[in-house]
Amino acid sequence: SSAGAVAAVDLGATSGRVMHARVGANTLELTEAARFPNTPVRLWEGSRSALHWDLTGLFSNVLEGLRSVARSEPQLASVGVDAWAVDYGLLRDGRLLGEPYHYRDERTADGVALVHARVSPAELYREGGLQFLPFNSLYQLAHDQETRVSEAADGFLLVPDLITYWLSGQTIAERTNASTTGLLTADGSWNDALIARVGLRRPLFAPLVDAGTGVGSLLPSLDLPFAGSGPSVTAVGSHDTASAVVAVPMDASRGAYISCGTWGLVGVELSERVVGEAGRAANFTNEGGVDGRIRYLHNVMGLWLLSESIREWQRRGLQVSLESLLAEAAALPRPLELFDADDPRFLAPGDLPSRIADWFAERGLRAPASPAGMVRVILESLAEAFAGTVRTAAELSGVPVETVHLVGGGARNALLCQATADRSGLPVLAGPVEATALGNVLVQARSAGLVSGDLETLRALVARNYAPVRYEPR
Ligand code: LFR
Repeated sequence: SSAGAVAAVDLGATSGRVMHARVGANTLELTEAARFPNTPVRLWEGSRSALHWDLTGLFSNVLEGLRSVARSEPQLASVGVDAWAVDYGLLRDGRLLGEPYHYRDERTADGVALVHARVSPAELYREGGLQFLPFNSLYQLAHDQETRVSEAADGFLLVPDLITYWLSGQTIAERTNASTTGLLTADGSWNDALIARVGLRRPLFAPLVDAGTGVGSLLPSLDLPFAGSGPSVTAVGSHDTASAVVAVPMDASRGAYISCGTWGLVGVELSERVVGEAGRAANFTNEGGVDGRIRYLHNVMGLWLLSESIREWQRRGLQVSLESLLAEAAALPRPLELFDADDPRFLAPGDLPSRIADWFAERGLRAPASPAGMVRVILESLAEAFAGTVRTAAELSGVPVETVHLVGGGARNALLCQATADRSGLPVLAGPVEATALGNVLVQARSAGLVSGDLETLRALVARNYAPVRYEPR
């Protein structure tokens, strides 16, 4: 067959990876070239320490990964980049002005107040269709404008677009991720009127392109050892969640998905936005999907609750590992009391076990004493939030959900998958773990002519090559 090779750069909030894949009409084989932690960094800013991403360090790891790809696939056809949403770099004359802020930095409360004084939350929802998250790009941008952080900037690039720019020299705004700024219209253009009302400068924003668009070629100065002129750079569903949803092996007319990594993104795929007040009250978002689909979903806190708790226990000097904690947690009885995994108090970095204990204490309840007990209550509380959110997604959208697909790193977690099946009363089909990278490579492969068809065809290819693990509700 005419299988060819493409590569995905996939940056999550917890770790990044570079993968390459052989893709053809019946072929989908993913190989990992590099995996590296994504470690945010605190930088002193005169009066406080602010949480930033180490984009420069990440880019250096990306190049290392691509160098390794070049050794195994010198004829690579294309490379594409996805990453977490909402965060961005500001540029002046093509130069990055500073390491991007982390969406978990607490700076944006002022930005929220600023924006809401100018445009009501109800109107923002009708326009941008987004759930309220205090770090949506428009709030961050309003804050940057107010504090003059963006004064010198003449360009704005979301994180994956920034990596694409450093790879290709081309500035674009890929639509799925641009939808997470809150500054797109329902038909996917920059919302000029809203941008002006929020007090932002329209020239900051780059031309919008759809996933699948060719962007350029790799800059020769990167000196990557590919054959000939090297791979092209292709825009993919550059919001990691958009790429993940591409590779969910679901029937979207009857299935819900949970893309479970740092976050748990829980929802359904629609062909039209749903922007009624009920959806706003339930804080459901309408994010742009690949091929013009709508990702109608809600952000549940996700595996962050687990990873940030483990970080705290290790900081306290406890010898704990994820594997042993999960094994111990599975042997414990089901906890009777759960906490609200959606509570915004769990957003910021820092001692999470204490915040969970506080949540229980405020209700006269006791949190589990041991780390394993805490892990169990975290997973059960997450599963309960997943189940409730699946129900709400079905009610609000009208999709008669019969199956729940759980993809991403969380699909490895049998305890979480089984608890989600039990608590939703629906079968959970777990996998693929690397849905995001698969969605990334599939969109490129389609543009390169290695596969053809709509998302249903691409999902069928995923299903044939990555049989999900089935968890029946008990
Ligand atoms: C997942 C994700 C979510 C987004 C959050 C912040 O990695 O992209 O979809 O809400 O990170 O960007």
